[in-house]
Amino acid sequence: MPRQFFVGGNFKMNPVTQEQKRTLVKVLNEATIDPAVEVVIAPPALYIFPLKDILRKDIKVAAQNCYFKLSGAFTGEISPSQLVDAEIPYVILGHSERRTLFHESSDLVAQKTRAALDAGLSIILCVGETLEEREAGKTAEIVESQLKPVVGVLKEADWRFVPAEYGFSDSFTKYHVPPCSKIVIAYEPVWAIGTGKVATSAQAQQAHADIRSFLSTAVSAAVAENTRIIYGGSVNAGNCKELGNQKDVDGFLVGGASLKPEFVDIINAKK
Ligand code: G2H
Repeated sequence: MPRQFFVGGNFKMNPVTQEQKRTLVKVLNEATIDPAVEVVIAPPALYIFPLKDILRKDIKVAAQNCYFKLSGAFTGEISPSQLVDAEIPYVILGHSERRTLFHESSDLVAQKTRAALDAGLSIILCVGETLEEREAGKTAEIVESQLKPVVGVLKEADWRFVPAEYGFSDSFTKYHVPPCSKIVIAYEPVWAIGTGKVATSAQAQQAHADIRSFLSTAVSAAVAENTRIIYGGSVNAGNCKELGNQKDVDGFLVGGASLKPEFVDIINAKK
């Protein structure tokens, strides 16, 4: 089964005003976008509802984060079940800004991933190495160390209803869909995020191939083959075509450029 190209727009803590928000939605609503691409935008939580109301229906909306508890005294947090109740299908988890600025560990990201899956959400799961780690030749090791806790908590889950061809038939099991359709992995080298310094297509391809190979060993060959692995970090209209043509690059998570009209060109990178 071919992997559907995926383009996400991570607005982060932008846009700042209602006017900027409306302009952004107008551009998307009036654009001709490739119907073969799954497009998801992640506005700040405050803007999810007003934006969803005016956004064309073939573009999905995501939250930028959620907690792992379903309800309770957790001031400032949003629960995965609240997102489901609000009909928000996706959540971004493990973004490097959350890992670095808000001290989220890979174990916490894994807990959140499990809670989000249990609630019925799809997840854009971000991983990536720092410049120091890349220069020390540790890219694959770091990315694997970020993915391992997620694989660990998912293996504890109940996979009984996942079709046998996904390789979970014996011991795992409760989700009715394979995990590869619910988790999109975003490889985002930290040194490329918001810096204008994009990974070369060869660097991106290698990191994505390494992730696929890790999934094959740690989960199953079918999950590795079917999981979408997207690239994030200074993607723009100028570099998206070459990146998007790499064998293991299944789309993008776009930050700065998702706030500009060029986001449409990135969505249409494969056209
Ligand atoms: C990486 C990316 C979006 P930008 O964080 O997730 O941001 O495209 O601005 O580097």
